[in-house]
Amino acid sequence: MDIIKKEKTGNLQKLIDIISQSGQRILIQMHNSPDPDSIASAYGLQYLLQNAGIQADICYRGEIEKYSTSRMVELLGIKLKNITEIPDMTENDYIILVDSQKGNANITDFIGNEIASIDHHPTFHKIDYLFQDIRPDVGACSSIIAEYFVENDVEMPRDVATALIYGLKTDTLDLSRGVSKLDIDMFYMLYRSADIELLNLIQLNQLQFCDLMAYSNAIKNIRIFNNMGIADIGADCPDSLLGTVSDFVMSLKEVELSVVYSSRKGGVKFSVRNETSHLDAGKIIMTVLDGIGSGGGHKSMAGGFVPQAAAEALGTSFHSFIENRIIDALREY
Ligand SMILES: [Mn+2]
Repeated sequence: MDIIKKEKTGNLQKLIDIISQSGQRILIQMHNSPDPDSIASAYGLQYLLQNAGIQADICYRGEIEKYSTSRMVELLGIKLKNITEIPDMTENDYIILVDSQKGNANITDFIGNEIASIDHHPTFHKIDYLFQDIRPDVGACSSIIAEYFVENDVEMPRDVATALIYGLKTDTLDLSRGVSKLDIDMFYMLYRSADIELLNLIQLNQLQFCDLMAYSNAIKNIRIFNNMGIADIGADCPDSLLGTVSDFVMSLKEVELSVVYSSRKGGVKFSVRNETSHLDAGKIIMTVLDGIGSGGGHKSMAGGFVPQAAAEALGTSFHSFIENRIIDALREY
């Protein structure tokens, strides 16, 4: 671990100084419908702050959609507050964003003051935070938080290590997607402190019966062109499942770029996965949805959204429109 150990005045101390001098209430906000990586990051950060004498609540908006994610929260005893449980939030409260950045489509702008962001996504809206640690080349936000423990010589409790390793595993698809050296180093460190039996218990049930409809739609509707697979997986598929079904399409031998989408109230949501070295999922979906919606993300995983009005304007030609746009975009590469 000596290689990755840095001096004690790492990034974390800067954040601690800023918030302890402020005297404000501290909230750690995850993106809406939080996934394991955002929950683990928030949980780890909460412990680090507590270790420095700072109390912070973890908050979010939306639902915890996947069964395995709610199992993680339950088995590790992580305390999360839905925004409906914080009716007294004020504009003076300090918000630290984890696994997300202000202005992104997947996070609600709460009334509190977003003073910090710790994230691994690309930046779309440049914000002047008091503190920021944004590293798009890192596979999981959990790895950044884990590094804070190492840099600051904070002993990591077993539950925190278990949460962080699960967050790291899910965001990097078991170290097979968008992995950086930091992720590998942190995985190695976390593996020795985590409760592997508990981790296996969390991972045991990845699917619920009601999820099967989305899979069945993907199987029924998938169309494959060269190495690209595209599927409409039906209405109202939860965001978290959308990504999982995109991973499923990607697991086909024939597919190296997967695009799945689901319509819901308000518009159509997209999930994109890429395993080729020459394509970029974020850039592709941004190009494909240009003019009718928005999209972006990492080279290996990205998302997009088309508002209802734009989707309705296309009507029954929506699918062929998207398909053609993707084929055009791929031709450009
Ligand atoms: Mn993440």
